[in-house]
Amino acid sequence: MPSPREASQSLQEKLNETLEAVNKTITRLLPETDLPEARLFDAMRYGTLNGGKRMRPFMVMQSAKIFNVDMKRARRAAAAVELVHCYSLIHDDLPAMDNADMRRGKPSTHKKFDDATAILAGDALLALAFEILSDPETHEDPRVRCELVKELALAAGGQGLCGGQMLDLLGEKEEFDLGTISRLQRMKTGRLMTFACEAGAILGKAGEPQRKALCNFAQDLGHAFQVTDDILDVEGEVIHLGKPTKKDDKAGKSTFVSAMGKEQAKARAEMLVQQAIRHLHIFQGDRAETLKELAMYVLKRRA
Ligand code: GRG
Repeated sequence: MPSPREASQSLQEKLNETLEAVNKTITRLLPETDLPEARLFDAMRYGTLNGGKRMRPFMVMQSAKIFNVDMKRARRAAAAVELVHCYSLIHDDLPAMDNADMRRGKPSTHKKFDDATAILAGDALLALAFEILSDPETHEDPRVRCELVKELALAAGGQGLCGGQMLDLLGEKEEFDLGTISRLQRMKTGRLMTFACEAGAILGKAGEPQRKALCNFAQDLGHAFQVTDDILDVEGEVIHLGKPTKKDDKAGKSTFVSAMGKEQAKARAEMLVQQAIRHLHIFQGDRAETLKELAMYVLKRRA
């Protein structure tokens, strides 16, 4: 059950609290060093502590709370997910991929450092995420740690982020139908969010129905998040997004907006958010209330 303090906090206050806690954990995991290779660690810190909403860590923390998981453990899993997310953004911005000069309102990591350092920083962040999950500090039960590692590997690899990114790059050269766009986005955006919610259930040794409900919630929410991302690319403001807009159109990418139009895309996002919330009805009382609030926030977000 949420504590009385949590119950009186707004979603924004809760998001800020997670943001600060995760930043502290990441800072501790990436201490400054005067080793000759310090530049690599500087780039890793830059690419992770340069802003961001910390939505995926919030999903880990909130799903873990449902099962009364120790918050120190949840913070470690939350940091691991964010490191993988940040690695993907650093690599996505490289000239060979999206070629983006700005990320989170600041020069992207390869612009601040250089391409080779950005590639290494991304690789090292991905490795660090698995190091964190496999450490007994994350959970004393090795089966729990193995499951976290396996599920994150699935989310990050060919069936998840990397596979989705491959489709995304191919989508610059060929027009995709709605089914392929949905699959691409499920892999590129949805899969890591699904892991974020599933991680809380794994840490809490939740039963299969609860775990499945959280996965289904995250899948629909991830889908809605991507639809709103496509809408923001068309009508968002650079000042809020921290990156240029109308990039998808310029790159000739097939998006939900290009495939179905802005109004239908908005209706689809709303439908997906309602569907996501329905999956949480399995949790009694207000146990999943904050996750429901998060789902509504995705519809209203400006960044
Ligand atoms: C390079 C393996 C590899 C994958 C890259 C995540 C990704 C795949 C590319 C990012 C490009 C992009 C705009 C994806 C759409 C949705 C998305 C993941 C947006 C960024 O996530 P936010 O809004 O970012 O949560 P912050 O900065 O708040 O963390």
